Amino acid sequence: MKRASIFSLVLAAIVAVATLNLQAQQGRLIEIEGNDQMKFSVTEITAKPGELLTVRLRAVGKLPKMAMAHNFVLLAAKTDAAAFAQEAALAGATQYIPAKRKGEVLASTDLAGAGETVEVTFKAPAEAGSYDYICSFPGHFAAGMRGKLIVK
Ligand SMILES: [Cu+2]
Repeated sequence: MKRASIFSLVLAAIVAVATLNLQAQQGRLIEIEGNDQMKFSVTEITAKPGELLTVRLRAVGKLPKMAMAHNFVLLAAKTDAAAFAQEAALAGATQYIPAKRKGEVLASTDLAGAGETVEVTFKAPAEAGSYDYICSFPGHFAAGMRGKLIVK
């Protein structure tokens, strides 16, 4: 075998291992789009207790980020999502995550404006149940930008 082809085989093996490593670190990838109509393209995610997940949120649309941005905020069980969203609307300085309610956030992304992608890797809760996730940008929860993570 030529030296060059051995080299490319070794390189391919390294890339394969690196890719596997990345997958192991990210867990299962869930891709969601958020649009100008203030909707998530995925409104139900099912996971095993403790499963490692990466939620990748891509904002699609045309409006400027100041007027239209999205995030993914997974709330702890028994959190009043509507009350959370109401307070979040006033928390522009902290990416619409109210500081005093941080304890109720299981996972969250940064804000994504049109064309941007954000992601977060987290473990699904160990306890079976239904967990709300919302976009906490002002008005979006009320417009229906929400979903459920079902752990079973
Ligand atoms: Cu949104």
